[in-house]
Amino acid sequence: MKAKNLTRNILIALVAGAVVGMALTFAPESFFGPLDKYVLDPVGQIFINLIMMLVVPLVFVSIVLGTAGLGDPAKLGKIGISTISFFLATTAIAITLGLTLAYLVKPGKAGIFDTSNLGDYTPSEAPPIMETLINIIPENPIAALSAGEMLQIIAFAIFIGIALAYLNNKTKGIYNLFEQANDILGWLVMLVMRFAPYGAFALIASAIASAGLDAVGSMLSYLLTVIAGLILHAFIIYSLAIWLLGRGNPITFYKGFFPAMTVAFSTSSSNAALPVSMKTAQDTLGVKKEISSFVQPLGATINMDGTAIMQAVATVFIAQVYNLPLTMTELLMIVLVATLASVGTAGVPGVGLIMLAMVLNQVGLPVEGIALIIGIDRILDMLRTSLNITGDAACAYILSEREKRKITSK
Ligand code: DAS
Repeated sequence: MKAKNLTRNILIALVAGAVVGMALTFAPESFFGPLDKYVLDPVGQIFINLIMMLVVPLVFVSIVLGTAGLGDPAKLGKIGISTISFFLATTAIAITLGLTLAYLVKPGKAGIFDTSNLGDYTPSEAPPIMETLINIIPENPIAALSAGEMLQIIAFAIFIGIALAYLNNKTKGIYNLFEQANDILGWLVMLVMRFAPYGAFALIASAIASAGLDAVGSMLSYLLTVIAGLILHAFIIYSLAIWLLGRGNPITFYKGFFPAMTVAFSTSSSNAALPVSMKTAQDTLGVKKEISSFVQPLGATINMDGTAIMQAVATVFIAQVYNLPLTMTELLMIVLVATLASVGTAGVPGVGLIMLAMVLNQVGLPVEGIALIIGIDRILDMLRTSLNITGDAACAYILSEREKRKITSK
């Protein structure tokens, strides 16, 4: 199926799902309950499982090939440093943008929240930052692969790729094996994507129906502040980077990458969207395969600008609701912790909320404030995940365009 038709079908499915989801908010629980339990949830979960099934093998194989494909380890070092610098810079900008908007809009002052009856939200433990960074090197790579420990899988794949680059002709057979595995996974991605419209419909209908219109209504100011941050970051920061650093046309970039953004939107998972976002970057945007295969899987795990924006706005929002002013030091702490916190977690649905608990903890804000925003987080998760993968693709596109210009200028 052509990417254009796929996008059209997914968009139609998303709009239809949103309409059905809103209609279902008026349906009695006795009707919506079984429909969600026996139809929407299973269809949505099957779709996510189908693509999550491909993620670990795809990340491993593509980073091995991407690293080996970069060939000269010095070039790998250069691409690696440029990639990490781009990721950290755009994430820090995203958080600053989120903090600024939250101070301007003051979403926490929009409504009078009765914070006394907030249930105590017990977040699942987020990994301490130092531990995350040390544990990037896997003690047991096979265990890492089976547990889906994305950072450890990436680290192991980079080591294999460097070895293949050094051993070159001696390991040609193994390199070809990885290339064939990559072709198989690419074919499976397209097969699974035929199911995307059905999965997208079920996921958005279920998300809107369970959030309920009243929840959305009462959190509108918070929702709109985050959405404003996502839009500004996408159409100002990334567009400027593509235009100034990559000398590309942002409109061409967004038109070409849009199919992958719709998949990230409907799955709320950077990992699940990775197969399509890499294929779209390579086939439609012409990103060099070895750069896409290195930058995008790495970014899906360690670069989440959309999540960082949500965390910045949510932190200020919760501080405002509880009338706890944040000092400049605390604000800088938010920038640092939210930037680092996004390194250690995989791109799966809802991970931003876990990281938010870590950020709130670090600045001494009441973590139960998360209960105020949890109701509509699924919808925001869809939007911020689309931005998360766009930042990865923008980085890959810029590095690829600069690489191409260097080759032509020689
Ligand atoms: N859903 C996460 C992702 O896949 C983002 C988040 O939870 O904030 O990128």
